[in-house]
Amino acid sequence: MKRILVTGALGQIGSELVPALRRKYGSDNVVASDIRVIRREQIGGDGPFEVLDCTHLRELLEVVRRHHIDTVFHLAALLSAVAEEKPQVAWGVNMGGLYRVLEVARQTRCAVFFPSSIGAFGPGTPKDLTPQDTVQRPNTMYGVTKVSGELLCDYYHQRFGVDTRGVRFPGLISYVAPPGGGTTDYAVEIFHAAIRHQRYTCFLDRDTCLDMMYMPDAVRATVGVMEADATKLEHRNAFNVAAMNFTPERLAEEIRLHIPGFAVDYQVDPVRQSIADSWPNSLDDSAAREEWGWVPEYDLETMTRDMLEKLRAKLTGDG
Ligand code: VAH
Repeated sequence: MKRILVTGALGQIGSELVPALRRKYGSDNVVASDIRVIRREQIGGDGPFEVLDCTHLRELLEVVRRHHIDTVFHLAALLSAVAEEKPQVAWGVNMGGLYRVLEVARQTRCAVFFPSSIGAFGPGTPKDLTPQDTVQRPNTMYGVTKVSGELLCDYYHQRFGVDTRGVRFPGLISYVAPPGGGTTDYAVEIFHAAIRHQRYTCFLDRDTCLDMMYMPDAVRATVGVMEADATKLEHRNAFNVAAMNFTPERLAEEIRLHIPGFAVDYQVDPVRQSIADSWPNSLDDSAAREEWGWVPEYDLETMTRDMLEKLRAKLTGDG
């Protein structure tokens, strides 16, 4: 049975990945960790939790050894908008944390999951159906850490045999965790605002088309790539995975089918608009489909319906 450590477990992905991993592998086999202290209910049910700063090698090694970890889902990182406010901190956390996770994995023979992002692409990347292998010259610190992370994971696999794997996530939408400083987080905030106020002020332009994915699909992609037959993987550390793409205006239209009269106005944040404009409109995810059977289950219509139902229940205390 796998013995798993999840870093950044209280973040947007971790808040849904930890409960899913515990259902699949058993609670006692999944150690959640975060630099923040938690309230137990934040990560769904019982199971081991460690307060852990991934940039501290000795701490990390001690937790991995004490819990006999064989697989690390390394989620701890600063997201794009926050990383642009604090680029030096972002480099230290995003690259310093990943480097130490890979060093511990090398010493203890752990497998490592690394979440890359469409942020690993830049203004010179083909924007429509962005290929699996293409130009990657991001102009944000977040993107620099994601491209560097992809390359570092490739290196640790080729040079030291570490079983590193990862995907390039689009913007992720979840009703479980609050928005956490990402450029795509308008697509989370808008649901909270629609339910609470029936109106939303969007920080991206109405026509900004971005690739997006509902968190249940992101969790399936995370588990799927780590369970794939290694002999079939050509692209280990940065599979494009896609599900849907839309603009804020199109998302508002879909929400309006459920909340008539829902109003959106636009006050563009130039920093986050500039970041979004440097990212693809859509991804070619054929490599993930061919090499490990990736298929999304949610599209804009089904995601919107499920998000509104689950978030309403959560906000009214029925969920
Ligand atoms: C961000 N949600 O906005 C993240 C993601 C593709 C975007 O990496 O920073």
